[in-house]
Amino acid sequence: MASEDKVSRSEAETTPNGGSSEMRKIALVTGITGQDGSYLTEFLLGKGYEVHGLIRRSSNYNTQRINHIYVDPHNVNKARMKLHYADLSDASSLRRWLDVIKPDEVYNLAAQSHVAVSFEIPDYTADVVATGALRLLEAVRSHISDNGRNIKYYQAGSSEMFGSTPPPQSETTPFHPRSPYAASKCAAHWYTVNYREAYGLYACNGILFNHESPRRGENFVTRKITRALGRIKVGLQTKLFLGNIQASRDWGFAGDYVEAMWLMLQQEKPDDYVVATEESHTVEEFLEVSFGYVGLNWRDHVEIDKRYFRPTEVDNLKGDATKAKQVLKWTPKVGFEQLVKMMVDEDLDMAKREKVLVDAGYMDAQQQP
Ligand code: NDP
Ligand code: GDR
Repeated sequence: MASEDKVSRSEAETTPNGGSSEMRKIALVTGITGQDGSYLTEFLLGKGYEVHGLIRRSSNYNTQRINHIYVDPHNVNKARMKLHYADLSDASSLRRWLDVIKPDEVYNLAAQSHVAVSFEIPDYTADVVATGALRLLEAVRSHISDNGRNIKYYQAGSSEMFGSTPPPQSETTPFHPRSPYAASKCAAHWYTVNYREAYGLYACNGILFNHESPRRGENFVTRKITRALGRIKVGLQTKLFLGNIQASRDWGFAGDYVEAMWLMLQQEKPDDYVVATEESHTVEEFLEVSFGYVGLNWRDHVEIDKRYFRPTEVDNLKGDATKAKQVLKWTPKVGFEQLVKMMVDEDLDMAKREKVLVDAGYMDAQQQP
């Protein structure tokens, strides 16, 4: 189904506050088409929420990660996820949808989220990641002030904000950002704190360490590896070019982390929380485990390409999630090896399907779907 068919300017207007389901909680999610947006939406639907997602216009369909949970809005009893066009660079669209949807909770997940790309498009990154968060906070504040109703706000903060400050990193660790993306996330963090202090907004910063899944964007290192590994295993490619494989990250499973976002908004008081597994592994270790799992040696396939090195790197991230464990009672369920295997299994399946198409002459080996 065409993406435009899923997006309506008026559907929320015809079912304000969920139509027949007055008691249902309503969430507004920016970045719903991204990795976290898709898991969070599944999670909230499972809790009985009505979920409204803001999606931006693109020349290609960008709803692949949520197609499986989409229900045609004409099916008013079943359609609990609704999509609307908006953009974090367009303040008027944010305020308008808040007024129409009247959410109980707002999750700001939208971002130009690629660290290396933020060096290429720093101005745009700052506009969406930093000023975009400010636009949304201001829209929430003014909506509350005009309508006298409460909204809880979640800001997607990042371990990248710690940058060069050595691990373990907790809520009290100083930020030292190392990219335009990270500096912009710091600004969004402090905007959120300021709106909480200045206006009494229920606003939380989740400082999430890297989290991955089979839905991870294909140009982040974990997915880049598992995607290439699947194709190498079935004979569709031979080489994988990577940058700094000595960088170390605290990698968790995205499906676990969205629960922590929700938990932050269910507390008595708003606060900021680190969410992490408290284990760190280098990219090289990720290569060892993933290639080893399918009986390959990564050294036979990986080449280092300077193009993927960043002007400034974040060498070592490892979170201290004590506060989230104690206050939110949150713990990660999926460990490092399980995560790697989950991603490899899915990408091996995808590569096998590609191979069938290539062998039948329907797809070029170089062409990825
Ligand atoms: P993704 O890159 O997968 O998704 C980003 C989302 O933001 C997409 O839905 C994208 O839309 C949307 N978006 C981008 N620009 C705009 C814009 N101008 N207006 C509206 N929407 C826009 O990120 P993740 O799901 O991985 O991450 C979610 C959030 O959490 C991001 O803010 C990220 O920076 C942050 N974060 C992520 C971590 C991780 O490890 N995944 C760790 C810590 C923080 P489209 O689909 O059209 O591109
Ligand atoms: P990161 O994730 O920058 O931590 O940001 P990414 O997977 O891009 O990089 C992790 C580490 O791997 C190194 N690396 C490579 N990275 C990419 N993308 N491609 C390569 O070829 C490659 N080779 C080595 C990187 O240099 C880096 O050290 C992610 C994003 O989701 C952010 O939005 C989020 O805020 C942080 O995680 C926490």
